[in-house]
Amino acid sequence: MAKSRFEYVKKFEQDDRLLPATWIVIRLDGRGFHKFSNAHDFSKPNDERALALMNKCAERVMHDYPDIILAYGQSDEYSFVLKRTTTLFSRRASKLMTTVASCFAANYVYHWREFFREISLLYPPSFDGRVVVYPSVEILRDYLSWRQADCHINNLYNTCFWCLVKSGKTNDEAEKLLSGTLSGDKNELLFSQFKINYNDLPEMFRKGTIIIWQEVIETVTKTCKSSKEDDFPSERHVQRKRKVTTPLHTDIIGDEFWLEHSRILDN
Ligand code: DGT
Ligand code: MG
Ligand code: MG
Repeated sequence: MAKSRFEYVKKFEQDDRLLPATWIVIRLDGRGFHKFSNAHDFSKPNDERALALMNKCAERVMHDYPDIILAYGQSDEYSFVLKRTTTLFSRRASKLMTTVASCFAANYVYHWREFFREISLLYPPSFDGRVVVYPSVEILRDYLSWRQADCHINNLYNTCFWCLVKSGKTNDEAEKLLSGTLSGDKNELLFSQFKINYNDLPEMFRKGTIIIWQEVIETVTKTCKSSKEDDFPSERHVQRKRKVTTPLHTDIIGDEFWLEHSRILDN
C-alpha cells in the first residue's frame, strides 16, 4: 500500500522496549487518594471495602494479562510482576504501563457498587503507573519485601495515630506522641492504652495482599449424545485443571512463601 507523505512522523517515536530477560514490575498508585478516601468516608486507618475493591481490580487485571505471575497490593497501590520471558507488547514500557493502569482504573469504577453499595462514587479515580525492571530473583524479592515492609510500618503508625485521635487527641498531639517512637514503643502503646494486640489485627491490614495463580481441579458435567437415535443423552463427569487467582495475606519477606511457591519464579 502506498505510504502517505506524513508517514515520516513515526520516526519521532522512541523505542521504549524494556531489557530482555528481566523481571518487569508495574506499580500503580491511586492519585490523590488522601482526598479520595476522605471524600468517600473510608474507615480509618483501613477500609475493608476499599482494600477488597483494590484486590478485585488486581485479579481482573491478572485475568486480562496472564503473563502477570504475581501481584502485591496495600493501601492505594498495586505492583504487578510479569514473567521474566514475557513478550507482551514487545516489552514496551509505555504500552504495558498504560494498559495495566487503565484496566485497573476501569475495573475500580466498574466494580465500585459491589463493595460500596449505596455509597455513590463522587468522581472518577485515577492511578499513576511506573515500570521498573529487576535483573535477579534476589532484587525482585527485595522489591516486594520493601513494599510489604512499607505496609507494616505505615499500618502500625496509622493504627496508633487513629487510636489516639479517636480517644480524643488532636491530630497534632497524636503526631507529637508518635514522633521518634520505635515499633516496640508503638506495640506497647496499642497494648497498654487501647488493649490492642497488634498481631491480632487482620493480616490483610498488616501484610497487604499477594495474588498468585493456583491450579484447581474442577469437575464438569458433559452431555454425550447417544449413538442410537431413541436413547437419552448420557452425562459424563470430567475432571479438568483450571488456573485461578488466589489472594493471600502472608509474609513474603522470609523464605517460607517462596519455598512453598517456588514455581512462581521458575522460568
Ligand atoms: P499521590 O499518590 O501522590 O497522588 O497522593 P495520595 O494522596 O494518594 O497519597 P499516598 O498514595 O502516599 O497515600 C495513600 C493515601 O490513601 C493515604 O492518605 C491514605 C489513603 N488510604 C488508602 N487506603 C486507605 C484506607 O483503607 N482507609 C483510609 N482511611 N485511607 C486510605
Ligand atoms: Mg496515592
Ligand atoms: Mg500510595
